[in-house]
Amino acid sequence: MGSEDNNLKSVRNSTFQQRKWCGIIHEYGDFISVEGEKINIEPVTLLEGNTPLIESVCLVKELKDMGFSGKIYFKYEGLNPTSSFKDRGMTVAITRAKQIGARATICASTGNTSASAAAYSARANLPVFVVVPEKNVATGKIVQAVAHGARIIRIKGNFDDALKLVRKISDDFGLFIVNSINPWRIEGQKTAAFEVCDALGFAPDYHFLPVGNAGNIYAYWLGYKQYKAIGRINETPKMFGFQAEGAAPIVRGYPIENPETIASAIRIGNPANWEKAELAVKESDGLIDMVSDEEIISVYRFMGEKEGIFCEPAPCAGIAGLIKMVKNKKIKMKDIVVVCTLTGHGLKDPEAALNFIKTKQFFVEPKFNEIKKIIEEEIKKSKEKDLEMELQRS
Ligand code: AN7
Repeated sequence: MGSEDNNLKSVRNSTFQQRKWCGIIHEYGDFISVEGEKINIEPVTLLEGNTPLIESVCLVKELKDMGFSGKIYFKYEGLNPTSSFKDRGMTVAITRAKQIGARATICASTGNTSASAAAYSARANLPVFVVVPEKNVATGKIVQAVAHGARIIRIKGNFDDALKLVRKISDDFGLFIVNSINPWRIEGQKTAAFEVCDALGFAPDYHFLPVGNAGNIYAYWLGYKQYKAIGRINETPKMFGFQAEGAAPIVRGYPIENPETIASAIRIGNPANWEKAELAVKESDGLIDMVSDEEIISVYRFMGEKEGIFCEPAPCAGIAGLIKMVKNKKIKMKDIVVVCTLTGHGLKDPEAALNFIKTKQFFVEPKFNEIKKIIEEEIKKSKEKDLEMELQRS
């Protein structure tokens, strides 16, 4: 064997000592089943899951001033293969589609489900139809469906209209539906709760999430309950879900015909998993409430500028909910551990960033002095701002 081969071998041995991550079915397949049935074929996987649980440094400081103490973690689901939490459910749903010999897949979507369905269907060599609103779908999500070769059907209507149609079409044509009304999707998504517990060594006290079609909050709850049942955790968290004020059917108690919010992922007026989400908050002694678009935007900017984490607007509803609950002081906020799920990556929705984050671009001649002037002014401004903050705190 030549010395090059030996070098390669030693690199492999030293660098790849860690356990290999093979995706959520490989990792948690024993816990995944629907009506006694299991996944029994080679998974269709892009090695989804194993996402980081990042501790907050800035939000926790801000909330301390309002009476919070403890730790806040972000479960950054934007780091999945298609940059949203949907991949956990999709690996299971598409593997199941293969297992039963489905001829094609279909979904309705506000964007992320379609991106994920497109990627996993491509990998499984299954045709995929995605039915999405003509308007209000973030560009990055459509771009993903394009990249993965999905048949994209745009309707003059919203997500609720799309899902209604897809339910009927999938029945009539025998297509495999991969929305979260498919229990295999939920089975996959609950693995995020397992990962949170595995990372912390216990369950958090509270878990905050955005709520749209309401599958994810229910999926996490199933995951926590299952981990408690097998003795991996002693307590389950309270589940707190947040809708946007203009798209808050569960909070208001009736379907919203024309839901509106800048968080286009959760622009949903009649969630399919409505009762299941209500069950999750009832059983966990949690709550579903709402926040305004202004609150969502404020968190959206804060996350990027202060925590260094870029997520799309929807998950900011969950964090805005945490802030709202710390402010209203109705439940214990001392010595607690909180997890907020960041359901999708910021790059999904470039329009939101350009519209809602103040741009700091300077267009100048390529001259030393022009750039020097900007740097000096900006440093002066940021020093003044720091001083102002210090004065405010003291
Ligand atoms: C980033 O893609 O419904 O309450 O069709 O993309 O489980 O519906 C997306 C939902 C939160 C809400 N955050 O989760 C779809 C879709 C992001 C999302 C939600 C979605 P659910």
